[in-house]
Amino acid sequence: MNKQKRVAAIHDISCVGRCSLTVALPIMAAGGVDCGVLPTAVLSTHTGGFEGFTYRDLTDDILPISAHWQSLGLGFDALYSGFLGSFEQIDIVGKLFDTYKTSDNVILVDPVMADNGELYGIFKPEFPASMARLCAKADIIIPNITEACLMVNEEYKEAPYEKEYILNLLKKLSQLGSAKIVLTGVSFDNERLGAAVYEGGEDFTYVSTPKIDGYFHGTGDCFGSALLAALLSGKSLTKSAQTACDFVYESIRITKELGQEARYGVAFEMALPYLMKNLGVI
Ligand code: PXL
Repeated sequence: MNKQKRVAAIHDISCVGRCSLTVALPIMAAGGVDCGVLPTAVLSTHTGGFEGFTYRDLTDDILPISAHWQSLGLGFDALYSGFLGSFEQIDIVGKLFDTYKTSDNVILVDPVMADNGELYGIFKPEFPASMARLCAKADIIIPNITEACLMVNEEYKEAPYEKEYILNLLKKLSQLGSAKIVLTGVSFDNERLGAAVYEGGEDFTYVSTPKIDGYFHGTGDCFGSALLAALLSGKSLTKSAQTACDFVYESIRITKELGQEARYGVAFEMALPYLMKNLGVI
């Protein structure tokens, strides 16, 4: 067995509603990864579907936490950022990347800020431009189509997509500075949904699963966490993206079968054995 990889996951804790750290931790743990956390905010629930949530911004805690880690000489095989708790945190997380980047670790940025053509209401209009600068420091970025369009100033369109539309977005995203891109929410017909994997050049690879109707909360975080666990297990980026798609599909399929409410997130717990088998953990 190989030595475990260590990750710092930089996301909020939404106490109820299965997203961000409450999915990143268990999914990466199931993948055999030692997952440390750096909470960006604490919310009573996530912001997508529950009224009146509480919000504790942890911006002031991030650099002191990191300073302690530095005093211990800690390092990470990957840093994985997602939902950030304030506009100022974008620059602070950029500083963390400068501090912990090495020649052989991975910086994965999910520029969580928008979906379905809309910037989340809690973020200011200048958020996407700043997030684009954070993406420049990443080795891999995993935006959805809405986030991609906001960062490269392209028109948001609904699926199904033309190949040219996706390739244009990928090329523009790569100009932000990140070498590798996994664009999520890509569908070319009404049958399949998946992700476009781009590592430069004139083409991309498409990974997909059958499409399940409906909007399911937290699936982007399930996808990113499974993708990173797969990457750290030694799979290629394309294979990792396929593994992540399959895992999210399985989680949604089970959620539907159980008839559970989508705002509580997906039943990823029931799909963890499937992921673990796929990653060779069991
Ligand atoms: O899954 C993305 C996400 C993470 N954290 C919070 C959110 C959302 C999406 O709405 O509200 C707090």
